[in-house]
Amino acid sequence: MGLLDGKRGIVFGVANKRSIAWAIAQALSGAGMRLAFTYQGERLKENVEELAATLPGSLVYPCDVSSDGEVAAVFASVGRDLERLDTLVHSVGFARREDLEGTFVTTEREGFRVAHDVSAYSLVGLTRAALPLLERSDGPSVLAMTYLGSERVAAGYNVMGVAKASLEAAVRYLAADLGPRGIRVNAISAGPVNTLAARGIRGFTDMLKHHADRAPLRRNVELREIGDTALFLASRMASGITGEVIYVDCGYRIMAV
Ligand code: NAD
Ligand code: 0WE
Repeated sequence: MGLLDGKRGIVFGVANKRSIAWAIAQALSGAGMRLAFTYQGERLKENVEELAATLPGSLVYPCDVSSDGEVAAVFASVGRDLERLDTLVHSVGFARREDLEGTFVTTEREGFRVAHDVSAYSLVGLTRAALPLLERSDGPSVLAMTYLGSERVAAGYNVMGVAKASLEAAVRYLAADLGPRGIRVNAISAGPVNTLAARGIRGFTDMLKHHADRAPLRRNVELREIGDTALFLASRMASGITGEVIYVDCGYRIMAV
């Protein structure tokens, strides 16, 4: 008997087997949840289909979260195929490469817009489109991924930090709006993980070492630990938690000197 037996969820943000979204999917599926996945663009289709095929009963749809049409289409399909949603996982983020190096002050209007559209607004758009399906659940929840760069300056994180601040505020406003309908909305703030999105970043290996050296647990976070926290937040165990940001960072954030 799994904690999530009979539950149904949708996961946005799987690119490959190292994706945080995939770690979350494995944890949710392992607890009995049936999952739908979306992929961004044909390039990732095969990858996501291969991974999804390893989990029983899973479904796969295309969805670029910056397209209102694709967002509407995916929830029309999910409504047809799953009829209900208990959990929505948002594990999506993007900024132009040139905005993730150098200084923040050089961020142009279009780079700022793209980062906020894909990384923050998409949570609002996806959650709204999912509402009719979430309202059919007896314990619905929404989960987003964030990073400490939203509240402290992480060199180079730049416009993504500003977009994550917006995402975290959106978590609180959505939680307030949807709480009366029983829908919980939370975020996990993960320490740095060596994913596809991270590997392209200059100096990331040094950052991982810095983090492991300073964190109370003296190591970096494991994908399994992020998945397990997502499982907790999606389950009845977390039925009293909404609007929160939970840190899964080996304690890094509590340290001063
Ligand atoms: P990842 O590259 O595996 O995942 C990012 C995903 O975003 C990809 O699947 C990509 O396809 C998707 N995406 C980007 N633009 C999209 C669009 N327009 N439409 C649909 N999907 C789009 O990297 P990850 O590290 O697993 O990132 C997942 C989440 O975790 C992100 O929100 C990221 O900010 C957050 N996060 C990452 C770390 C880290 O160190 N890796 C730490 C904390 C938080
Ligand atoms: O949210 C992220 C990174 C998300 C990301 C990654 C890329 C790389 C490729 C968003 N957009 C892009 N665009 C690309 O073209 N993280 C939390 C990981 C991360 O990125 C950093 C970090 C950390 C941690 C960048 C600078 C400093 C720290």
